[in-house]
Amino acid sequence: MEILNSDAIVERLKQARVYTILTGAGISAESGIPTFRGENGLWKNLSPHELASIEAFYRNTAIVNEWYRHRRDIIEKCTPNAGHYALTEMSKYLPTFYLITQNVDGLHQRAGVSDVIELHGNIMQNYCIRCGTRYNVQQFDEIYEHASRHIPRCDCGGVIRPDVVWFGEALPAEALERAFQAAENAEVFLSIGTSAQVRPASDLPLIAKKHGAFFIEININATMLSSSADLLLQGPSGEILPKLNRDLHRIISAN
Ligand code: BV8
Ligand code: ZN
Repeated sequence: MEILNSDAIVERLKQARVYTILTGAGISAESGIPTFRGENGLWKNLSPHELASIEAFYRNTAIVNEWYRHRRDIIEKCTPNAGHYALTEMSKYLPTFYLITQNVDGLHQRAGVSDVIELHGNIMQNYCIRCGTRYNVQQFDEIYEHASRHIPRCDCGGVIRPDVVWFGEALPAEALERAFQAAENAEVFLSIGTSAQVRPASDLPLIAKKHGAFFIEININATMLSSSADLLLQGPSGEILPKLNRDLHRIISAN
C-alpha cells in the first residue's frame, strides 16, 4: 500500500530540504516501554505530578527514585524498534534532518541517530542538586544500594536526582532553542507517537505549520494536533515508518 498516495504530496516532499521530526512515548511503545497516558500508561494510578515533579521528589524522594530505577530497568531490557531504525535511515539521506524527542529513554541514539535533541533529558543520567556532579546509571546504582532511606547522596552531601525535566521545570535552554529553530525552518514536520499534551514541546508542530511546513502526524489515535495535519497516517509507528522510509527514499533518490 503506497503511503504517499498523491502526486501533490510526493512533489512537496521531493522539493523539501528541511525535515524536522518530533517524537513522543508512542514511538517506543512497540519496544515494550509503557507510554504515560495510554491504556497501561505509567501514570495510570498515579498522576504525573505525584512522580515527575520537583515537589514529588522532595516529598517522596525514595518513591520517585524507585520509579525511575523501575523505568530504567524496563528500558535497559528493551531495544529500538523498526520505527526508530526507519528514522535513522531517513537521517542518512534527507538533505537536513532534525530529530527532537520528548522521550528520556535514549532509544533514538541506540538506533544510531547521532544528533538527538532531548527536550526532557535522559533517564540514564543523574546529577547532584547541590554541586552538579554527574553520575551514570552504574555509579548511581552503586550509591543507591547503600543509601540510607533510599536517598542517594553525593560526596558533598547533596541529593542525587535523575537528569530529566519535571513538570514546572524549565527545559534545557539550548535544546529548546534548537527545537524552536528546527520547527521554524521545517519544510516538512512529522509528529510521531505523542499525545501533544505537554508544552512547550506540543507547540512545535504548530510553530512549523505557522511557518509553512507540510505537517504529517503518525499516531494510533487522533490527537489535538490531528485537525491541523496535512497528512494523517493512523497506525503503529513501527509499521508506518518503514513504509514511509521506503517511499521517501525512492522519491528523494529519484531526484
Ligand atoms: C515548563 C520527563 C516552564 C520526565 C515529562 C504552557 C507553557 C509551558 C508550560 C506549560 C504550559 N501549560 C502548562 C504547562 C506546564 C506543563 C504542561 O505542559 N502540562 C500539561 C500536562 C498541561 N509543562 C511543563 O511543566 C514543562 N515545563 O514549561 O516550565 C518554566 C519556564 C521557565 C522556568 C521554569 C519553568 C515541562 C514538561 C516536561 C515534563 N516532563 N517527562 C519523565 O519522562 O519521567 S512529560 C512526559 O510527557 C514525557 O516526557 C512524555 O514524553 C511527555 C509527553 O507525553 P507523550 O510523549 O506524548 O506520551 P503520551 O503517553 O502522552 O502519548 C503517547 C502517544 O503515543 C499517544 O497519543 C498514543 O496514541 C500514541 N501511541 C501509542 N502507541 C503508539 C502510538 N503512536 C504510534 N505508534 C504506536 N505504537
Ligand atoms: Zn554534590
